[in-house]
Parts: sequence; structure tokens; C-alpha cells
Amino acid sequence: MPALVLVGAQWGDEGKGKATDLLGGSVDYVVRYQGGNNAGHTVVIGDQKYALHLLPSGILSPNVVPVIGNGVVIDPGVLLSELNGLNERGIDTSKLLISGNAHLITPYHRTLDKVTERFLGKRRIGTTGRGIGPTYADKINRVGIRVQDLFDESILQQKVEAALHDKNQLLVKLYNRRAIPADLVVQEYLGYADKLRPFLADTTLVLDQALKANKVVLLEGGQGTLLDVDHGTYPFVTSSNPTAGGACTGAGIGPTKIDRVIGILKAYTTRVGSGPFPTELLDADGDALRRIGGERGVTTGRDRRCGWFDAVIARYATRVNGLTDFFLTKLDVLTGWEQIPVCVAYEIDGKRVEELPYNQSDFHHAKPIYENLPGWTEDISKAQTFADLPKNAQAYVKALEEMSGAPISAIGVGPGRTETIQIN
Ligand code: 2SA
Ligand code: GDP
Ligand code: MG
Repeated sequence: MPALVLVGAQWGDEGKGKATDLLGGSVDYVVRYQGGNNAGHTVVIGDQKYALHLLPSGILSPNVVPVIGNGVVIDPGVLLSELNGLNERGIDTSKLLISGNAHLITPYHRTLDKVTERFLGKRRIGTTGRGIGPTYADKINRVGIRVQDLFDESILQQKVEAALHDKNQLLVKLYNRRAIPADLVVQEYLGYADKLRPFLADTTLVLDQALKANKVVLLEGGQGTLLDVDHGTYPFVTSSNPTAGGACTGAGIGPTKIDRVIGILKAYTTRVGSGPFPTELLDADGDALRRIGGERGVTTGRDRRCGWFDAVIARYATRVNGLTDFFLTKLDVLTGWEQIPVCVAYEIDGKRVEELPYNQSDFHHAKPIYENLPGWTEDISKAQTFADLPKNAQAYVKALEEMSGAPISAIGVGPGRTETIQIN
């Protein structure tokens, strides 16, 4: 069986970590293909809760080879402390493979991320402040530092000096900050070389060989479709491609090898950071979704903005990712509402619009058109089959499936591994 992709269908935090963990028993490799430690993926196994940032969620499955692909940006200090944290909890991390082509986040990227956000004031993106945008900017600008550069001191020195040349001018003259000495960065980063060396691999070759040997490769996205730098709500996006196409470039796997693309879809909607959000609720319902759903950033601890389900977004995710199926998550959070509004289309300048507008201003003006679906009050967290769900919950799932353009193959009714209904 070839490769499959798991992608967030909304603005991230749909429950991708849990979904990857769920598939962990039936896959051989789990590859992170973009993003960095801006991501926060929570996995609950029994009474243990794990928050993963840089490591693929598959690292918690003993038979899985976890891979950090070339498309990821790595903060080496964060990576090592995440590995230590897992080792202390008895998780074997020795099988991890890291692409030598992945780019490194350095202290100057973190500083630039924070100062530019401050400088933008009200227009800020609401980034996680982890240096993600500036690191990808350097990559595209061809002044990035890659993992492989750690193993050649003189190359590292030259590259860090070249990268810092303009940045120090910016920091000092525009942002009124101290210059960052290249030597300090080089010394710190050389210190990571020996610790990372055992994990270094030609990951695209390893994955090609695995696929030829009929191994199953799962490509795990961070963030979500609407945070994609090309297909999301630009400029309120992350600086990489979480959508399915990004899985090919970020892991080095050709599209012909992928035969399934699963969209992880929350039964309502959340967003962290700035930017348009048509179904956002700034009332008691929004507060209730946040409280019941535990909607707080896994990386920054920020409250997530909450709103009703938006079928326009789900249809868009089906389109731009070529989704084969959805995992619907957090259905249990909606228990107790008498009526559950679902956004079926937008009203933009007096007109009904069924598809996500490509024009940014139109999206900013989009008003949700709601249909009210009847709610349920029964506890659904013990449901194991679709038939165990109350009739109104079944109807809610069926309605979402019809509106979203792809079948729902699993339903989450709680954060735990076993709190999942598999359909056929
Ligand atoms: P960045 O830091 O440059 O990637 O920020 C750009 C935008 O992308 C959003 N973003 C996220 N949105 C949801 N979840 C993310 N991961 C963490 C989590 C977030 C947290 O799992 O909870 O802890 O705050 C994530 N990472 C990036 C970000 O909010 C900006 O809108
Ligand atoms: P990710 O970034 O997509 O991996 O998602 P996060 O881990 O940031 O946020 C999802 C949260 O929802 C985590 O706390 C999960 O443990 C939790 N979760 C996942 N699926 C379900 C579900 O079906 N029901 C409930 N109640 N919680 C879930
Ligand atoms: Mg998350």
C-alpha cells in the first residue's frame, strides 16, 4: 500500500495528533512535512497526555519510524528538549530520522518574528513567535541554514555571517535592537551537531525504499488548509504549505505514490491568531465551545477563537487537498445544544455564495448563512458504533458529510485513543 496524507481541513487544531496516533498501529513511517514547533499536537493514551511540537505524532507508536522531512523547519534546542522529555517518560525515540535538507530556526529568526509582530501592531498576524516565518523567508531567499550545515564549521560560519549581514542592520537601525554576533550563533549550533548526527538521514531515499518494500507511509501535516501560504487566508497564514501538495515537496514523495488524503475536520471551527473567521462567536456559545472543547493553544497557551461549523470551508478543503475522506473530531463537545447552527453558504455584498471566495476582501465581508440542525443531550463519549449515536447526532454527521463533499470515515467522541467510531 502506498502513502497517505493527513491534513487539517480548517485552521489547525482539528485533532491531527490523535488521528495520526490512531493510524499508528497500521503504518510503518510517519513523516512531518512542513511547519515546525509552531505546531502543537495532543495525543492522549490511557491516562497519559503528550503534547508534540516538532516530532511526528507517530513517535508514540513503538513500531513506527518517525521522520522529520526536508519541508520542516527545526529549532534544534526545542527538538532536543522534546526528545529528552519523551525519553524521560520511557518513549523510545532512537528510530527518529531527520532530513539533512530541513532548515534550522536560529535565535535571529525568533527575534525577527517577535519584533516584526510588535512593529505591525494592530495588523499583526498573531504568530506563535517561534521564528517560523523568518526561517522560511531565508529558505526561499537562499540564505537559510540547513541541518547538514551543522557538520562543517567553516560553511556554517560563512552562512550565518551572510544571513546576519542584512538582519543585523534591520535589527539595529529599524527595530532598535542589539546586533546578534555570528560567532555566538555558530558556537551554540556547533554544539547541536553531535547530538543530531545519529538521526541524520537521506529521508527521501529511505522513504522511496520503504514504499518499494510495500511499507505504509503516513504524511502528517501541521496547522491546516486555511493557514496554507498559498491557499489560506493570506496574509493571516503560516509560511508553509500544510495542504496535501505540500506533503509531496516537504517529504520528497511523488504524487503518484499517494492514494489517500484524509481531512481532519472539527465538528465546529476554531482559529488561533488574527484574520477573518466568518462563523466566529463572540458570545456565550463561543465561550462554551472554548470551555467544553478545551480550546487553548498547545504551544502558546492562547485562547482559541471559536465558532460554528462552516461547510464552505470544508468543501474548499475537499477541493484544494483532493480529500478522499474526513475524520470528524470533537462531536462530543456539541452535546447539550438544543439547536446547532451550521454555516451552509455566505452572503457577500447581498449575494449568496457557495464557494470560498478567492478574493481576500470578499472573505472579510462574508456573512454566514446558517441552517439550524437539532441537537442532542445524551452523553456520546462511550459510543463505539455509528448506531450508538443518538438519532440527531447521526443526522448532524450525515448533514456535514453531504455538505462537505467527502465521506466521513471516523468520528471522534473524546480525546482518548479508544474514543473513536470507525465507519466501515
Ligand atoms: P506562525 O507562528 O508563523 O506559524 O503563525 C502564523 C499563523 O499560523 C497560526 N498557527 C497555528 N494555528 C493553530 N494552531 C497552531 N499550533 C498551536 C496549537 C498554536 C498555539 O496547536 O495550539 O499554541 O498558539 C498554529 N501554529 C501556527 C498562528 O496562530 C498564526 O495565525
Ligand atoms: P492538532 O494540532 O490538530 O493535533 O490538534 P490539537 O492537539 O492542537 O487540539 C486538538 C485537541 O482536541 C487536543 O486536546 C485533543 O486531545 C482533543 N481531541 C481530539 N479529538 C477529540 C475528540 O474527538 N473529542 C474531544 N473531546 N477532544 C478531542
Ligand atoms: Mg494544534
